[in-house]
Amino acid sequence: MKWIDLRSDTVTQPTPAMREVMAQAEVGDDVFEEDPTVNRLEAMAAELLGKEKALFVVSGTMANLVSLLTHCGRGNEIIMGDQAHIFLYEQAGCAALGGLQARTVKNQADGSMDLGAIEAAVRADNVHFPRTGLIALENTHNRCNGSPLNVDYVQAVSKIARHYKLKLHMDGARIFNAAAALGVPAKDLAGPADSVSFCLSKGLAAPVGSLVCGSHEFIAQARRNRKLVGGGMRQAGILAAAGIIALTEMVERLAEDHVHARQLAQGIAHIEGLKIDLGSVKTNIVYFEVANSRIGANEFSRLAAAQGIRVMPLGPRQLRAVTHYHISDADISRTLNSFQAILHHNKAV
Ligand code: TLP
Repeated sequence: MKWIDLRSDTVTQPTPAMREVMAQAEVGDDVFEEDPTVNRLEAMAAELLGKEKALFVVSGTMANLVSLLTHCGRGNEIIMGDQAHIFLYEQAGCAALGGLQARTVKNQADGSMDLGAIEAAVRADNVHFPRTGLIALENTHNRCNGSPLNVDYVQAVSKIARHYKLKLHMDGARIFNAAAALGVPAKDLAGPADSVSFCLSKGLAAPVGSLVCGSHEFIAQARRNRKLVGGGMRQAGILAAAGIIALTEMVERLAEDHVHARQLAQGIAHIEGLKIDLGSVKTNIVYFEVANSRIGANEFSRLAAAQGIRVMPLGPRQLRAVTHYHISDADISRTLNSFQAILHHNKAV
């Protein structure tokens, strides 16, 4: 029986085309900036995001860390959402390694932060206060239903950043999902930000890697910070080759994942004992709850796994399912049938 793994789009495996180009990749020492395949990937990424330069890094976590270290100095404060991946899931790397303090602003269900609340969080110039250095956005917003932030909103935040002479970073781990959902080029979403990071290893199915994009000057310093955190790679062209396929062959198809997420959400809405806000599903991430049942999220995911389906429990009742390259129409039907059966056997008494 085939596993249907909906825990994350990070579980995607490299495509046959990726494996082929990886085997044949032309490589060099990337710390000397001599790997032609890495250089090609970085040029493509910069062009796609409308920035001067890009830097290939190991992961989304490293992309964010290097960006924050590059924009800010020790003791600076960073304004970010209270549901931001940087805040929740990155080991407080910016504090541990950069001496940076997170100032959280409440994230709304659509991943945005209220503009007034952002402005109110900017520190005044006072000897008691840390200096605010940066505002960080996340697009799409993982914990906020995979919601895309639109161009108007990003521009509005950028206006605040400019006004207070702050930098704006976008954790665009899934920026191409945002672009597909909104029907705009990714560079329009990236345009107002000083730096943007995005991942090759999620919905785009590459095995490893993320890119940081920004100005010449920013990337030169980010390159030093990548070395600082041990991220200088050598013949990384083998990985970059898969990244080039990710950008040329895998971006267009992301819309299919959104259709599957929608199908899954609609099916879940019809299952008694599961609860979902259908309007919240805009990209490839589906959050739902087990309600009116004898079981909670952990037990639900255990029972689903027993039927070959993996979902991620994220709270006592909340679960996450993420659609991706390996998930088909048939997989969505099988998943819904299994969910239905699990709930049927575990009705509330
Ligand atoms: N997210 C992973 C887990 O860490 C939760 C997932 O399965 O969704 N920014 C965002 C918005 C992310 O969702 C992630 C990964 C990252 C950064 C970090 O990327 P990696 O895992 O490459 O370090």
